[in-house]
Amino acid sequence: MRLYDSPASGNCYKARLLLALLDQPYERVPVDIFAGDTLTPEFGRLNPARETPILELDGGEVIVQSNAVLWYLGEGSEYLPGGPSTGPGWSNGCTSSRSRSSEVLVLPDSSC
Ligand SMILES: N[C@@H](CCC(=O)N[C@@H](CS)C(=O)NCC(=O)O)C(=O)O
Repeated sequence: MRLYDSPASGNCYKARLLLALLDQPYERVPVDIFAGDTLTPEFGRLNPARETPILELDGGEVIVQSNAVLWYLGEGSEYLPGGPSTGPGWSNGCTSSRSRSSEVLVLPDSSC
């Protein structure tokens, strides 16, 4: 697993933090967004939006958008509790913890 990561980015920090909390090994690829690293053709192929973070899975699949990365990493862990939603009302008895996790994911970002 590989994280394309800008050190100054709060969105990347979220991914780094959850990877650390999960003790998940990964390769970190530093991206200097101020030096134009996101403007290369190679980077554009990974993420046409030219943003970090990007999580590249071992099979080559790419996940963009920090909250999608968090959702992917948190699945099955205590950070995304409760198992799959069962539809309207999330009536599997896990409404509270799972919906609280969703709230955190969609809170507005106050920084880049
Ligand atoms: N909604 C996106 C926002 C990502 C974003 O804005 N990334 C910034 C760093 S915080 C970036 O990589 N910018 C690249 C650039 O401006 O060239 C997410 O949550 O991942």
